Amino acid sequence: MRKLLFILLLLSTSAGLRAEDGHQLWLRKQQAVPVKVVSSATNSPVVAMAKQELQQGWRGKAGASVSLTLKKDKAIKYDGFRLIPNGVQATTEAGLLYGVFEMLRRQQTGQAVSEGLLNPSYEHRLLNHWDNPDGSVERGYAGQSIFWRKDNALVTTAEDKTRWQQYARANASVGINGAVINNVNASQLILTPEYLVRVKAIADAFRPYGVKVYLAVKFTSPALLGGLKTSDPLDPAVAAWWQSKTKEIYKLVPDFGGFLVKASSEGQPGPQDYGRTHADGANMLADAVKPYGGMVMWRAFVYSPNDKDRAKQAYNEFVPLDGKFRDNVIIQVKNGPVDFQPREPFSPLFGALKKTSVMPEFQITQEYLGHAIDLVFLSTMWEECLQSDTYQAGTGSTVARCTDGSVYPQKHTAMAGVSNVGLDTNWTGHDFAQANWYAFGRLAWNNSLKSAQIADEWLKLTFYGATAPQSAAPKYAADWNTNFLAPVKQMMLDSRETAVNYSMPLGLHHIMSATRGHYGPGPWWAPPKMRADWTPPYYHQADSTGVGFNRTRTGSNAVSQYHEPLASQLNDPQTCPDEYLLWFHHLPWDFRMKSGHTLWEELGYHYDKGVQQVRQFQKVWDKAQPYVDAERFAVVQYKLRSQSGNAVQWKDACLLYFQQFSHMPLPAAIEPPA
Ligand code: GCW
Repeated sequence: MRKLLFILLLLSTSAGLRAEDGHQLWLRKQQAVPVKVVSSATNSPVVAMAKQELQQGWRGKAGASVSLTLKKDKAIKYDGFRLIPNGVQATTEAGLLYGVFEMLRRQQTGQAVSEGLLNPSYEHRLLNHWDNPDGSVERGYAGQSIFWRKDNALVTTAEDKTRWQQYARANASVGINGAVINNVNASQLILTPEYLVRVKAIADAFRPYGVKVYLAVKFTSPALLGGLKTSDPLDPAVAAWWQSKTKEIYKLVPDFGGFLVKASSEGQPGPQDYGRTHADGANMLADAVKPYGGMVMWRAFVYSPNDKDRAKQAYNEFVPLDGKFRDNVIIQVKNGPVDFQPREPFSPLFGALKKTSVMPEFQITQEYLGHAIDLVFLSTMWEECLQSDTYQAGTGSTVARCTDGSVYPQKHTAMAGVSNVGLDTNWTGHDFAQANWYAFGRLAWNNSLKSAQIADEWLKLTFYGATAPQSAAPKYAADWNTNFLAPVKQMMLDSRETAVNYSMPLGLHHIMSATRGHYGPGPWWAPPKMRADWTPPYYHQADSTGVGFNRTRTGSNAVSQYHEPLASQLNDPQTCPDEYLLWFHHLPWDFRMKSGHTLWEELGYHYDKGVQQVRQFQKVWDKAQPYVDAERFAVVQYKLRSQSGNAVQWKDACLLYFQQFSHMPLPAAIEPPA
């Protein structure tokens, strides 16, 4: 009997139960104290969820009550809320739910649940899933799709529903209120009646959490599905097809959010195939969803093989169309002008489109940042972009303010993040990649939040007390703060710069391996006949005279797409920040850096520093062992070891590769100046 008990105990503390630690994300089960919830709102599914969350999570005084009140209040924007003494006030049901999650977050992270008004920065806070109908996920590193699969594709099981609900709950807990549930490289299949039934099932599962469903659509759907001769946006039959398809969707999903479109980009069809503009295409779709309050998010990720500088194309195509879009169209712009690289300057479209709604698109999935192997906290990268000053309407016209309605009177505001979620038990592949999902939601809610606060919250919610039932003891709290929270938070905050150091420092970009799915180095990759703009040498331009892409006034002149004084600052290598130096300049190997190093030495220093930093992360994590359950500790430790190897590969490969052009010896001691 004893033996049996022992085995049971072992089982319950090993794999099965432990995997659940990761599965719960930042929403771990709480020992709640019963609370009385008083609500003036009718008991809709969303309000019911808000009550349930309180009842499951609140740890107040026994017998206390919390009020949830729907009330007119002009100061409350969108689905924002007010925390009032022992309660939440909002103008929408979703606002009540977000208020409850805020109260719980504050309580669980040891902050005061004080009064205050909390409005979201953006009206729409969306995840974009690059999930294909066959269940694969483009650039996904956390298993297959949670929405689609190959076999039994259209049967909705109880397990599906539970997963969709858990996913929606996680989104709601950080304020995410929409999801595009299929890839922007869209299949027309998604609009067939069979698939729309599943779309409805997903929308039904999301609804109680205030999360709306959106679809990415293929521009040639009218021809492919409707048998039309063309998909020309100005053809009345095409417009009529979209109208009737939209009607069919809204019948199934009355709160459907709208369409996301990748058109005339990377081989996707679009209006330009018919001699029409992005505005013609977007407006036609916008008119179809308008009667139902729907939106069209039209991506600005466009470039073509003929372009001498890919970084310039989106600006060139979209700026002339400023003001020509319907008011329910938002132009969705990637943070940088090329493609989610470890570091890019902000896209010059931010702030330049003044009469058109613009939304930032960030990539949560780590396509160019180490997949689900490398530990990279992306919040600092997004914060850097959001806080960049575009100067487009004077000093202080940050990307954040140019997109959230503070600078231009945008009709709609939004932010999108390319999701890193898949079927893996821990949802995101790397346990620390959960922090990127969390951070995206928090920044979409409040675009001036600091990454340090976000990391702090996430670590407390995810790990506090994970191995200590006595976590309420003051001694545990003090030890945890010093030995776990402080060093692990610092590791997170340093991790993005570390990845930049060991992969693409000083403004280098797009020099990753093409053959390993963009993991690891590949600056040499340029097979004959390959499109030049898909090969790294197009971007680093290394030769015996130096390295870097000349985007100054003597080069491609991409600098001129930025507003003064930035344009001139970037144009001059003496004033261009080191971080962007080789993005904008082709410089000799012995160029003298601000540090006193030559450019060649500085490159060596950064690559080496990145390697040292990852080694330091390994030490930090080893010391974190007492505070983390065995499974997550071991997996993260193992992944850090791989990351360390990856960093060494990057350093060795890039320095050896570039050395054939620099002809300079490796710096004797790769040390920063004293
Ligand atoms: O980053 C690139 C990716 C493609 C992706 C494309 C895009 C969905 O390599 O996989 O396609 O961007 O954003 O459209």
